[in-house]
Formats: sequence, structure tokens, C-alpha cells
Amino acid sequence: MRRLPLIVALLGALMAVGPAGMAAQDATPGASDSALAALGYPELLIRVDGDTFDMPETTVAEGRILIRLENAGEESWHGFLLRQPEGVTDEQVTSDLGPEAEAPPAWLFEADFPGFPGETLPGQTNLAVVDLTPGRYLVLGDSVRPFAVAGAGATPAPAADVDADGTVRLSEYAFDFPEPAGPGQQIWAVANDGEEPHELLLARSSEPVTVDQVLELFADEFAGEGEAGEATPTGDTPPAPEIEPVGGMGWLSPGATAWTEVDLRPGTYVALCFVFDPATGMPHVALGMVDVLTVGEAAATPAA
Ligand SMILES: [Cu+2]
Repeated sequence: MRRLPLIVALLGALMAVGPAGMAAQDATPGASDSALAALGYPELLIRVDGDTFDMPETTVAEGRILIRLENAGEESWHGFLLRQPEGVTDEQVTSDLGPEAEAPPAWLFEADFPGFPGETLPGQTNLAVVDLTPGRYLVLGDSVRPFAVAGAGATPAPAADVDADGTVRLSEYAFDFPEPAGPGQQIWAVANDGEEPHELLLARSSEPVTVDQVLELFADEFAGEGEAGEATPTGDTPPAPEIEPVGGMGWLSPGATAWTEVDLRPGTYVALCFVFDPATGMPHVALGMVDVLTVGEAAATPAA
């Protein structure tokens, strides 16, 4: 299978922050008690293991679906979903996203991004409810996997809004979280109010951090952009907080809304966006798209 070096490099940046002790979360939102799964949307199961996909369905009907991402591999998995733009051939996809590609192709940013389960640790499951229109879609991770969305033959009735516990708003280059953020399993709507695609990579921090501290963690990585795989932790700084991905929402088009389920414990969470800027190839996190969310015992105020 083809690999996506750029995306792998970005994931490498994250793993450099929290490489050790990928302890499992208390619960997996994909479990049978999921309120999001209980809404009963048709389900698309995607089981990933490194660069291998196991996807029983190759065609789904248009409309609102639940994507269930199971990570059966041994490394954290970070991918996204896009609708292949008209006029872009499979050959282009292969060459533009393959191992020889040095920069993301321009057409990538013209695609529709309906949302996708956020970064998923080994053994974990994450969910996203997204709206799909007919066409050919590509799941992008360490490799590319296409599937088709078939028209229903008649215009489907608009789906009723999912009853979310809170809404996260994405823009250039910021996150706006539900306030106050409380603990527990909850459905979040994620809405892109911006003019570029964005994502929500949510991670739990082992200790309280500030936005500046998070940016500092990534500074070396961005300084060495282009040779990200060679970055090494600096030796003379205090140990970095461990940051453990807990899901979120993959790339989401401007104006789009999708839903995910998160299971939060009291403590500090970090939000990051790794969508890259087409002009520079730099991920939005390097442009300051980082935020810190404090989850209280019952209800809390996000950190300034
Ligand atoms: Cu962004």
C-alpha cells in the first residue's frame, strides 16, 4: 500500500510529545453504551492496523452515517476522510499522495472533508457521525483506501440534528469549546466556522499545561520541518508532559458539522489541528491552532 510521508511525519511530531505509556482510557466511546451509536445511523466499520485497512463495506448509501474506527494495530492512528474531487483520477491520487509526493497536492484542499473519527490509540475505538453525498471517498492514513457513496435515487430527507451535549467551533486558527467542560461520556458537535479545513485532535495531558508550553513542545519539530523524523528531544529541559490522544474529529470542511463522542475525566486536555497550510505545508498547530481545555470535577471553566 502507498504511504503518505507527510501525514506520517505529522503524526511523528505528535508521538514525539507523548511517546511512552500509551495507557488505555477508562472507557472507549465505541463501546456498546455509546449514545452516538445508539442513534442508529447506518454504520461504516473501518478497522485499521498500521497501513492496512479492513473495511467490510466498499459502498455505502448517501446520507448520515456512523463511522466506527477500530485501531487493531500497535501504533496510534491518525487519518481523515475526503471526497475525491471531480476530475481527479485514481492515478493522480496514487501519484500525488504516494511515497514520491513531497507536498500535498492543490486538489487536496478543494476536496470535501465530511469529518472522521479523531486520532485513535491501539486497541481503542472512536466514532464520528458524518454526512456523505454521492461520490468516491478516500480514507487517508498511512495509506489510502477508497470507498463509494451511492445515491439513494431520490433526494434524501435532511437528517435531523444530532442532540449534542456541546459544540466545538473551529476557525482560523482557534478552537472554541463548550463551556464549562464537565467530565463523562458526551456527544460533541464539531462545527467548522472557518474558511479552511480544520480538525480537532484532542489529547489528555498528564499534567496542567499552558498553550505556550504546548507550542514549545512542538517548536523543535517545526524548526526541523522537512526532516521531522530526525528531531530529537532536547536534553536540558524538564520532562515534557505526556500527551495521550483521546479522539476528536478529523478534517472538516468550512461550513460543515459532524459529531463525535468523547469520554473525559477531570484534568487537562490539549486540542491541536494538523491540517496543513497549502502555501507553506505547515500544520495549523504551527500557526497557533492549539488550545488547552480544563475539565472540572463537575463543571469547570476552560483555561484562559
Ligand atoms: Cu486548522
